[in-house]
Amino acid sequence: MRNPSGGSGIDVDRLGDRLAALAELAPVGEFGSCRLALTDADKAGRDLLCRWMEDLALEVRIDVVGNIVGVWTAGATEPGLDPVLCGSHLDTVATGGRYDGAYGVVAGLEAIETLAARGLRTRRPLAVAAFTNEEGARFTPDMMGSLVHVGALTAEAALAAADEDGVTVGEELARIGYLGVWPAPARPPFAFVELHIEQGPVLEHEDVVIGAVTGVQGISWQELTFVGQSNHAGTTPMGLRRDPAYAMARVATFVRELAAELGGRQVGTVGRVLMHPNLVNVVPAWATMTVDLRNTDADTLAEAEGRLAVFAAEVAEAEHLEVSSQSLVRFDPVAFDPAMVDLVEATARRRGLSTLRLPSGAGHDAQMLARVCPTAMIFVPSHRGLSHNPAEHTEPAHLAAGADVLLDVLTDLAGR
Ligand code: HGY
Ligand code: MN
Ligand code: MN
Repeated sequence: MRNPSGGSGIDVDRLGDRLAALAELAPVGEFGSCRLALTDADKAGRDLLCRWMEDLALEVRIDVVGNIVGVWTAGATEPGLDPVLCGSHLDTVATGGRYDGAYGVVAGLEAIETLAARGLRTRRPLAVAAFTNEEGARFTPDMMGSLVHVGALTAEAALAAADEDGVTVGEELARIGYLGVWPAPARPPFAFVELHIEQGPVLEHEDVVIGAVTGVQGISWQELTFVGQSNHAGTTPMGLRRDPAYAMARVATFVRELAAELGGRQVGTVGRVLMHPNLVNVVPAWATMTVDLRNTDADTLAEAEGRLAVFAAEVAEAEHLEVSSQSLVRFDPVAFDPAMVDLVEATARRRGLSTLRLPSGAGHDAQMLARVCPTAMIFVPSHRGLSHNPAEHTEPAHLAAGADVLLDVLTDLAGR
């Protein structure tokens, strides 16, 4: 299909075929995929990416935490200059769609393949990255690979991170053959551009094709644990219970009410709950719950965290429970370089595409790269705002438009 965004753009069928090939390595439902970080499915995706990179004669670099960077040195007239980096991640949540992460990586390959096919070169090298464990669904923190890449997390700390079975990142990287030797932190690229699906409803609702992302909201992940007294469900009077499930339920309701009260862009999610012994006729001994709080405003996010801590302590005291909390992830809001946001917006408009400026509700590797170089994100619409869901969908015309804008932005930056 000729590129519907006009102009001689990328090959959207080839891009779609690669996204399908990745999703079908570990399908979930008709369109989704489960490639949890460092599993065999993630390895299969990594292997496929490396093969595509080698086919494009990119120099493939695997670093000490398994970040994959393919550098198109042959495409540069001045190959010694710092590259313009694009990319995203290949790992997914357990019920992932086929676009989250993979789209930004495959579109980066598409940009290089399109330029190479036309015999075009750029002053600076172009490079494409697939960062390790962006999702944080198996190992925390999320955005782990890009954090190490920019020097905000040591490789040692990342390699020691363990999943709920006690298996470490280092053990899994060695097992799947992606414990690389390229050092971290890496030398910062000249600039970084991440193309990604919006994963929310705004662009579709506003009937806009390209999002010029202004930044990423702050993220707070914590795990609360309530310890009570396991007892018989039938013989224990209600007034004598020390029931951690009750506290967990009260906190889950509080998270929803707090987000509503704070309003604005405040969101709160209880995504994972564990209880022990988790049996129908036993008052639980303990309950753990994760709480994901996010806001574009740093002060309001801190207020939400403080209010949650007070409420959890009050509920625990009233129910005679012990309560503890562990911070899993904490990132302040990030604002992207205004000149880079302007570049995305102007480039999309030059292609006659509608644009809108908006912050990202989801976390992204770009929020880490923004610490070391001028960084931009390009969004395309998510149908019905769905993501982290196998039904995640983006129209081919929008996939093509986003990849064309990426191609143009990369070409512009690589000429500087
Ligand atoms: O949680 C996030 O926002 C990202 O998908 N890791
Ligand atoms: Mn993502
Ligand atoms: Mn995601």
